[in-house]
Amino acid sequence: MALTLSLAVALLMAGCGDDSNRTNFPELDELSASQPASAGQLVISEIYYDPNPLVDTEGEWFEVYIPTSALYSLEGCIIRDAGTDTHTVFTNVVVPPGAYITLAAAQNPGFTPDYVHSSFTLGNGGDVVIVDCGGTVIDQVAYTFGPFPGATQASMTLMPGFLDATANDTGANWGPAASPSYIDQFGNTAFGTPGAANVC
Ligand SMILES: [Ca+2]
Ligand SMILES: [Ca+2]
Ligand SMILES: [Ca+2]
Repeated sequence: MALTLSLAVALLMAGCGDDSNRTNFPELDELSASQPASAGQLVISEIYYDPNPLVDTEGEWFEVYIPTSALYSLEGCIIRDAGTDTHTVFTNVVVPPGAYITLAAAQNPGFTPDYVHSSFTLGNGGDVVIVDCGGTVIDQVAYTFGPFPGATQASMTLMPGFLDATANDTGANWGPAASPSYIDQFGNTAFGTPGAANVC
């Protein structure tokens, strides 16, 4: 496993804002790993809550990041929002250290997500993204327009330097993604860095 981890870390050592370091490592999902168990072991790093003109189930996604040297699986973890939306991750989604992993509402929102969820959509004016593993909230971001940036056809992006489960609770540490962009499955330009380091 050490060799595999070293490989994964090496593959992830691309520069800030370099879209070439997009992470999608389905082979890692063959590995055995445990769920994160404590708050902060996973960080919600990017949230694409308003994919207009796409509907939420066509274009929404969010990204998580592992800030330590640990390897985790999200299988069995629950993602939920401020309302009644809840989804239990049902495959062995392995998150290697330093990786940015995308969980999306559609199979092809313009890139290949690491995991496709259902029964989970996010409010555009405010909502909460919660990742709960084994009854422990590993990270959550409660955003409201105002302290947190409005972002349409652009992700809400946690600024580099604030990749921390506490720092991401502060709206001023987020900004609307301005570049780079990708093309969604209907040909619209969308801004964000799904599966890659957030831009400085
Ligand atoms: Ca939405
Ligand atoms: Ca948080
Ligand atoms: Ca990103």
